[in-house]
Amino acid sequence: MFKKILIANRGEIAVRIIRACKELDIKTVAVYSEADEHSLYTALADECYSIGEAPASKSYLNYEKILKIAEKAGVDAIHPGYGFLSENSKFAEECDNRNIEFIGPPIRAIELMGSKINAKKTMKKAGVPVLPGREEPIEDEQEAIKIAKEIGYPVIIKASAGGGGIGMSVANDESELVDTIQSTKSIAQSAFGDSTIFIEKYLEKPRHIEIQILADKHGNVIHLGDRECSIQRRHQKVIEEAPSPIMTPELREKMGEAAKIAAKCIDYYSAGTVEFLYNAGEFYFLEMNTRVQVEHPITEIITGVDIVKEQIKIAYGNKLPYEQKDITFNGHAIECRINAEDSVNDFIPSPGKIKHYRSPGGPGVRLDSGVYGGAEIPPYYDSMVAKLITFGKNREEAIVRMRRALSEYMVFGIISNIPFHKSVLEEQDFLDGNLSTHYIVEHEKVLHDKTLDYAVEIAYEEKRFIEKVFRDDKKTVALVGGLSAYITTLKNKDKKQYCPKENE
Ligand code: MV4
Repeated sequence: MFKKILIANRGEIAVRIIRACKELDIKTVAVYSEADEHSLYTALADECYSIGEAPASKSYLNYEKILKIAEKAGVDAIHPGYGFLSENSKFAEECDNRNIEFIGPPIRAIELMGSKINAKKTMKKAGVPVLPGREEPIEDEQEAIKIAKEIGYPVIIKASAGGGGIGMSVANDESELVDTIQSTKSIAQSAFGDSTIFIEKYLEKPRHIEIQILADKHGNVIHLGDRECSIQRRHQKVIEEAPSPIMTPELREKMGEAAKIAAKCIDYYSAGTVEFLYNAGEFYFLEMNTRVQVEHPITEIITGVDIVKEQIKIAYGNKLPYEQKDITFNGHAIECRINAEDSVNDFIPSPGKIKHYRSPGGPGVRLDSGVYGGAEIPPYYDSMVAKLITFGKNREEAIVRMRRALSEYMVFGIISNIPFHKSVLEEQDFLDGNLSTHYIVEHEKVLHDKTLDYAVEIAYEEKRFIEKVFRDDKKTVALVGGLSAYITTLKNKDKKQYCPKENE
């Protein structure tokens, strides 16, 4: 096995990778920016190296520097986590040049899946269902008008280099199409330096369902079932669950087989996710993520497979220790992404110091966190600070446990989205499993109002907590004063006047 691995990431995923390494008896090397010196992951790693200033472009994206440290520390491999360098084929290549194993898929697979149009073309050829459209770049408008007539409106124009929802636009009829083509093309050029666009049928209210796969370097591919990821806001997932509330053994078999074909047709290895849009009993390939994902724990829970450990073993060259028939699906798991953000104030980030912290626990609770009481959440990176995962024998039990765990969880000193999660966890369409990618927008008003109520409740709780537990602390008076003022602002927010902004 590898002796030493460098983790080219930060926060909770760095902690997650360190945990996997410890269980595999592998030494860990953390790299940190100026903002992360006193982070949880730097405390848990065996060695730590500073890589520069706080902005990601000067630290976590600076791969020359990271590679220099990798060589100096004498690591055998680098785990990129998610985000940052994880889907950067140039970085994977540079690792290769230095004889350092990139813990991820083949360079060719990263490149191919980075181009949405090539990914779709490859998948269609292999027999994976794709949305009606044309797997060639749009060259002239007349051609696009003709295709749109064939597949029917609405259609969507997408940038081939796109991602995260940037560079895509819907046309509802022919009069909108020409403008849509031109604007998407120019956005694609300015955002990605690649104006390649393509057209396909637009699904109005799909679900986002994805399949986790694992593949080794010996041609073995298995799938680990599905995740429902429809609850998202501006292309950031907020709550995920496994399995999807609509899943049946038959559908899982079909989607799982399609995902395995997707992996095989590009000679994939490592962990990966095949994303599908699901609508009215049918599913269509959307994208493939060539990295470990934020929401991997819910799959780990219902399958019992440690995805990060398997990813490391695969990179080393081990054969998969499972065949498809060994994988069974037990119970239900839900993940709430805990973000440092103000859910009643347009979800603006709320970095700062966590003054008091109490983590949830007990039956059916897993907390993958990058923070601790006293930790400083820097403003430079993603606002996600932890993932609260609960599981039970069925969806109902997982939900009850999530509500209970959210009520135990205190992240005081900053504003978190815990009140938002509490409001979703009691909303009827959520409880009925009645979800689509439009869920949050469609329930904006009711969620906002309930979130506001929970925010007030939590602020009172924090105030009582400080008064009781820290009554001898000199800072208590100031803290309580600040909280009282905050409660007043929350209460002054007139729910009736809440006016949702145009969304996208
Ligand atoms: C779509 C779609 C509906 N129809 N394509 C959003 C991210 C980008 N990677 C692809 N996306 C979508 N493509 C067709 N033909 C709806 C979305 C979409 C979406 C997809 C998954 C999860 C959340 C989403 C939110 C808005 C739109």
